Amino acid sequence: PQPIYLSDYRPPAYRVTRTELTFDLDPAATRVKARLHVERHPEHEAGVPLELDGEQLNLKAIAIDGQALGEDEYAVGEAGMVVHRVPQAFLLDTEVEVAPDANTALSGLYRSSGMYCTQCEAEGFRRITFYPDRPDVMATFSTTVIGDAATLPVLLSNGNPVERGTLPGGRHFVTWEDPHPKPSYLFALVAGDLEKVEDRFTTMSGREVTLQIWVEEENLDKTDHAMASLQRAMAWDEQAYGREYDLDLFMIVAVNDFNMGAMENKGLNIFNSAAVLTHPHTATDAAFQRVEGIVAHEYFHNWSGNRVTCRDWFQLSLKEGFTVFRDQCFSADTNSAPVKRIEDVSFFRTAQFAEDAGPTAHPVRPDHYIEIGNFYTLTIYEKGAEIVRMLSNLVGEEAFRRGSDLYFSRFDGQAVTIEDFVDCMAEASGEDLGQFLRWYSQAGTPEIDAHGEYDYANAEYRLVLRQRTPATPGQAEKQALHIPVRLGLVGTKSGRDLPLTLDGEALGTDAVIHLREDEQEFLFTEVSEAPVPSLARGFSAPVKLNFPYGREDLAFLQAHDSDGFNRWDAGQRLALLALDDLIAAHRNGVEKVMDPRVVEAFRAVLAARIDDKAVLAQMLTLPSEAYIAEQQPLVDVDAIHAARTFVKQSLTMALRDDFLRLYEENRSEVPYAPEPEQIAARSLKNVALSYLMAIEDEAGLEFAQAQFAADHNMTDVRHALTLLVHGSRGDIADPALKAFGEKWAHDPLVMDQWFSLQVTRPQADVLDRVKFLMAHPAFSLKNPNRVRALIGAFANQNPVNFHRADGAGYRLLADTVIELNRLNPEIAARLITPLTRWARFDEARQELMKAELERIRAEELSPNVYEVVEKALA
Ligand code: DPP
Ligand code: ZN
Repeated sequence: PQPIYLSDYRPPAYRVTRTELTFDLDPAATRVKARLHVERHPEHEAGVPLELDGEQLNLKAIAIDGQALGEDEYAVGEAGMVVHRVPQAFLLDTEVEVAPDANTALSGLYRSSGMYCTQCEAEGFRRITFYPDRPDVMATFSTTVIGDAATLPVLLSNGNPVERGTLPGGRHFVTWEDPHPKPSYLFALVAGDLEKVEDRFTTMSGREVTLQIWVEEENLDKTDHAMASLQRAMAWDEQAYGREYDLDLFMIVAVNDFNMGAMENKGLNIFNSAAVLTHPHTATDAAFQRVEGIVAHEYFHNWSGNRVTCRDWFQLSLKEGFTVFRDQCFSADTNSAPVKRIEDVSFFRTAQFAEDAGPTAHPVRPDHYIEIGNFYTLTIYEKGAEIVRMLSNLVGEEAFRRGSDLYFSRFDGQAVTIEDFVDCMAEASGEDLGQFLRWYSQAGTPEIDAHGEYDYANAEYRLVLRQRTPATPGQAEKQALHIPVRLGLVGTKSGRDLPLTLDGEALGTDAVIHLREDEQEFLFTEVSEAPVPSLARGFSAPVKLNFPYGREDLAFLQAHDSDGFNRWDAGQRLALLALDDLIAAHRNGVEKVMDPRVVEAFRAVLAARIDDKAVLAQMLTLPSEAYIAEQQPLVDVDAIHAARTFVKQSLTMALRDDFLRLYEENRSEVPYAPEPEQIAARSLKNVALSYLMAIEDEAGLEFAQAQFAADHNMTDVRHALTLLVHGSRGDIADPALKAFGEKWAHDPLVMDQWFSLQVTRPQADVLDRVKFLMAHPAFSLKNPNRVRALIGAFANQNPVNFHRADGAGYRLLADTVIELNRLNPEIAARLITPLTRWARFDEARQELMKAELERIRAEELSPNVYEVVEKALA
């Protein structure tokens, strides 16, 4: 397979202004008739051949303006067709046959639990009909869906239903009309035996919109939260961005087999059932929050993605980065804002930093790819969102809003680029964003080395910042970025933020300085006492910021920083320093000794009476093994696990009474609700329980057992069961696990949790359990959620076992990738990720990991898997 380059972009020679589709549904032989209204672009000369994408299509008929084409007038290949000569404007009619049941890749038209559905982003529409399948071709669509009336009573597509009727042979049809021009990747069709929940929303201009969530009948009781989230999101987008919904009907459909989380098809969002269904007894608080965020995300795409879309797939972050930023702000407004930021940044610094440091590192706007399906990444989504957040902070909230208004009005109905977006922000604010644009083209995580000096005699603080971005594949040389650093100077005597004066200008006590050079010095004057700097507050830029903090400095910041995010981060940094020592001790076979300063810092946090319980829970949570690994020059999974376990146990022994108290104080019998206060209390209680279970003392075991048995809500049940299963008391854990598995055998989304919590068990026997569970009747390699819950969780969340010294964990993953490469290339390619990180491990493991990558490479590979494996072995 050959790469595609951004620099090769050319506008399409022909555009389609209107697309009329008729689907005659059949599991093995669905007929798709397409009538395209095509025009040559005025810039292109007469005689340019018409090129259409098309994969795995069985062409039955083709005609132009009603005249069937002769065989010498067109040519069909593996990737599409060429019609040699066409008029300036014409009607193209084609008819093809496709096989939904044979479609295990879940791209294009396929069947899931008997229901027909589609996934067209990025390039699935070409598996449905011959088409210029690129986002800069936008057409209005009319879609007629024909199916068996008894088994497929519900027939859906984009827009509004305009006609329905019955047909001979027990069949019926519905015709849908979507008046908004859209690219093919936003097309959707659903047909099945579904039930709906309906509600309404009145838009800011007073229009009534009907909202529907379509599910299988047994899931009707799991839609309340998604519906409420949708209504909140619609109101939020009006208030925060002035964006109103533009059709009379908005539909969400839950599908069991789905590669991604969800898809923003115009008026007909299709969701992975895991991203929409919730019930207190089946979904955890985290799942409730995830559903809220994803429902909002897909809804927000109606403007940032659909009304204004991407010119080409290199611009993917134009819609994704912006929309993730929008959903993050929405969730922050709806829940605990500081905790939302802490959670997002924790995840970002663990997973995106690792991506940026590995062989698949790429810029937020890549300049080439082999398979765009491989670029739905943390870099495009989350780093893209961090860039938009920086923009918003740089230009200020008001200018950002003016800029986004300008963007939506100027480009409505168009397919545009990242420059178009940034230009609007520059225009609205008057800022020069030229250097800032480098964030989009330069891969890798910038590091800032900072140091500072206080001059007592002159009352000055000199801060020096030096930036560098490590080389990434294909980008050896890096240029200086424009990095906004939000900071404060916290007085060591007063414990308060000191007034900031820079170059004679008073900046208040919390300010943003702009690092644009490789190295820059900032001299703060009138600094009345020695400060500890609090840098990159709120994670003001997606960088690694190194400052030579002593442990006392960190304990001080943890107690006094006015920025909640940096208070939390100071505690994390302090814990990481102690963990470093313990990792070294473990490796050297030296006795581990707990740093008393960490214990004291925890004691101080507990004594500080922080009233946001969700924040307190975060402050009491140690960095994850994955994040600790991210900080190490070479990852030693066993030492990390041992060190972190030791810290947890030491803290429990020192602070057991506090954890007991927290547990008792935050128990509650009130009926479950996914509300911020309840979620916060549960998280605090469950953090306390984790500590108590770290030493598996009587109280901890009793609480965990009782919490499991009380069966109050899935958050508590799952947490208790996980702690029991990850502990040493099989006599208690096994019966609980068995009971849970039997109780929920009918609910695949709960069984996913049952799989995950078993395969993340750190004990050495877990690989056999993984293999055993792969043969469980509830498991199937054909379902992406099952694969993620079992194989994905094992490979990504069980470092000590995945990285077993004998390589058995690697082998299992490679075997699975090889099988999935044939069934579902997109999922297969994503599953390889942990193997691509081989360079982070010792030599013996490196060899084992590379050998498995070589074994995969020897197969006949899909472009998806090929691209990832080639990069990993380059
Ligand atoms: N465009 C989709 C989303 O991120 C991808 N599945 O919402
Ligand atoms: Zn998205």
